Amino acid sequence: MEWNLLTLAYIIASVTFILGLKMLAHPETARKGNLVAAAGMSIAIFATIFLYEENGVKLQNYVWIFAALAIGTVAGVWSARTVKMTAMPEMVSLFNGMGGACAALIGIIEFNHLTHHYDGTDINFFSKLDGGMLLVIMAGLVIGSISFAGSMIAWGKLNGRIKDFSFKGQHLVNLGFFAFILLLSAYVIILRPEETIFFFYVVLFAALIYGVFFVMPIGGADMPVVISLLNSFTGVAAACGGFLYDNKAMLTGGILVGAAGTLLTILMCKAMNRSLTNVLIGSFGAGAAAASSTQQGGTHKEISVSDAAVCMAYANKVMIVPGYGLAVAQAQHVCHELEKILEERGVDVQYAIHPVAGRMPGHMNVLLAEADVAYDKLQEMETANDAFKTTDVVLILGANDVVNPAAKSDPASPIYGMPILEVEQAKTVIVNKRSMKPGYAGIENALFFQPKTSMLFGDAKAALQKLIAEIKSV
Ligand code: TAP
Repeated sequence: MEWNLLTLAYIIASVTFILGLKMLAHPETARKGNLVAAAGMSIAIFATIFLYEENGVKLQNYVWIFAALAIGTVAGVWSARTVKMTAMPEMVSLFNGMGGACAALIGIIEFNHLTHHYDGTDINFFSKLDGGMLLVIMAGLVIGSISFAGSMIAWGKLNGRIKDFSFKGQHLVNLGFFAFILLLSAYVIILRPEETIFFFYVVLFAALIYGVFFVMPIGGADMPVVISLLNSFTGVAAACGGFLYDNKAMLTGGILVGAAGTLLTILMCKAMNRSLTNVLIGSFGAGAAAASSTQQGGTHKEISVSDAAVCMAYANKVMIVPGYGLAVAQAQHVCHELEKILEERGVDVQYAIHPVAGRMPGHMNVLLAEADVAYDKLQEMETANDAFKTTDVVLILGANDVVNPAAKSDPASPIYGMPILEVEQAKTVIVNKRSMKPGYAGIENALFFQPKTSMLFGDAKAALQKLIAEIKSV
């Protein structure tokens, strides 16, 4: 009876994961989708704690389980409540890394279960182990460890604590390292030698080191792809745990995260116009960035708040391009206010959304949804690029790389080939940022020196507040 209840709980959990994921696809339902999936996960967790039994014996170690649950819950709620919006991408990376670490720990614990009877006397002990089980354990261990170590490096890179690092021939070293991990794992799984326990831990440490080496050289604008790839790794590693325990909810959850991460990786590659191989062994990196960051230069012109206000108040069509700086300034609500004031004056206001604007996939959509900006006002890159031709004023708010024309015109640029928002097709371009400093890719932006571009310096929130006050008085 209880086993059936447990199966039912897992089916309910699996259905909520699928429904939740579907609801996450739209900003209007995303919040509910998150809650639905979280409720399903709670059902799966508590059903396992209270209903799971092996050979008629239920779980015993409730103190450990509830102590870990309490610590995890307090840490999770506290970090989710206190995290700044701009630090969200780092937190996503950190959480993803924790998922990978869990999968790797499951691998270690289950390997210990398999081998703890070994006392060194039975030379055939390892050859009697179940190869299939060992395969799933090793897969979860390797993928989980790479995901954990890689996500920690990505976390450090996103918060600026870790700088890109690469050396000549690193990709070859990485490939060699990866081949070593695969071969040693295959040796352990297939031949199961006497040194199996030792080799298991060698594979663990090699996978951790590989995770670090794998993400260290990837920099510049390629981070979105790596983050989604690591996300899919964690999903696959969790699915290995589902196989191991024959746990349908864990398997479904893992497969869904793995598939969603893979799809996102493909979308991010498409957005950057790069193949995955190119990202992993290509040259978007510090070297190229340094080479082209010193070229260009020129003179830029500034615009006063009142001139910018007049420009926008009398326009027919205004396109707002949000970027990372809008999130830094937390100016999404003021931005929505500007949109409403302009619309009241009969100006058509739309937003142009670049797929990698900000620091995480969908960053700008989440930010603007938080301020209740209508979803149909957000134009995807292709649509926006068509619309710029008929746009009077483009207002760029804290965006830089995603509007950098070097991506189209400068083969030496580290972002060359990345599709961009072609704002220069509009009649007037107003750029709001605090200085002439570069964006994430560390390169200068020729757009800022073009005749139709004017710079409106200052923090986005303060600049928008002044702009709104001016427009009201025009
Ligand atoms: P960025 O190129 O990073 O430019 C942001 C600009 O915002 C900066 O130049 C900065 O200039 C300005 N800024 C910062 N704080 C501001 C504030 N308070 N008020 C006004 N402006 C402010 O941003 P983007 O155009 O959104 O491009 C995103 C970049 O991040 C791409 O290179 C992308 O590949 C990378 N990336 C994206 C992701 C994902 S998944 N979206 C993940 C990792 C990396 P000042 O300092 O002069 O103000």
